Amino acid sequence: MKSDNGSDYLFTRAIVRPPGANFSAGLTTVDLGIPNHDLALTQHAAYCKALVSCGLAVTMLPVDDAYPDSTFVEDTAIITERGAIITRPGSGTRRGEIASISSELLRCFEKTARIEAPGTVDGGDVCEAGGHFFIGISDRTNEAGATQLSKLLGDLDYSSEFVDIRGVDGILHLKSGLAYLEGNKLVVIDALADRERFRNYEMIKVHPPEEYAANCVAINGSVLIAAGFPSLERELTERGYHTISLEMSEFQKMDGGLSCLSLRF
Ligand code: CIR
Repeated sequence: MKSDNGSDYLFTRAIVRPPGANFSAGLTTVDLGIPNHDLALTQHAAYCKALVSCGLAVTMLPVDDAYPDSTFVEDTAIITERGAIITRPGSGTRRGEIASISSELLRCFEKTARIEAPGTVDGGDVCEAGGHFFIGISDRTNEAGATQLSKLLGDLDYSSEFVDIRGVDGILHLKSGLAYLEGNKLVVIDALADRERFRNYEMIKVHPPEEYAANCVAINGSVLIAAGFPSLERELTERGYHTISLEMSEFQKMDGGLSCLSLRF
């Protein structure tokens, strides 16, 4: 079985796109300095190598200089075991990114569904937890988009619910503060940990100042984790996870985390 986001399933493929030379012209809300393009390319290459080491065939899309944020491919689609949905990114500057992703996904899926205006959805707001989807309502994903997505997921026989993250400081997307790991576990930042809807999961809490590390990615029995966050890494290792630690400094400067850099299915 295959599915995005839950390592209860076997992933076989990933789609990525390297950062372009104008990567630093993308959107950011953090003040961590200007990313170094060469270093970003090195970090991206290590990321791709990690995906391959997890058993994935990696499709590398060409750099798209028209869209400085286009390396964050996760935001352009929701891929499930039962079908793919092309999003309508919340930022107007990113909307054109979906054209090339749609073409690529039509090579893999007979057809794809779409989020339509006035709905907006960023894939970073969509967290699958073992066949159930948490959909973040954020500054990027609006209620119209979340409602459309929920209906489309329902058509594929998936359940979903909304998580309003507007007003939660320091996270751009739901998955900036939440990840699903195999066996009903959630990695979650303190600011989201007391939400009622997460009560039935075993929670691995990420405390300040390690919030950035919550955006980890479970793939086929391994967990990709950002380097430099020893508490979470130790906790995952103690729980028996095989972790792969990756330098992410240049992507963090542009509000990007590990999950954003690929579509996995
Ligand atoms: C943006 O603001 O859209 C990009 N600079 C970062 C997107 C990160 N994507 C993600 O968390 N899924």
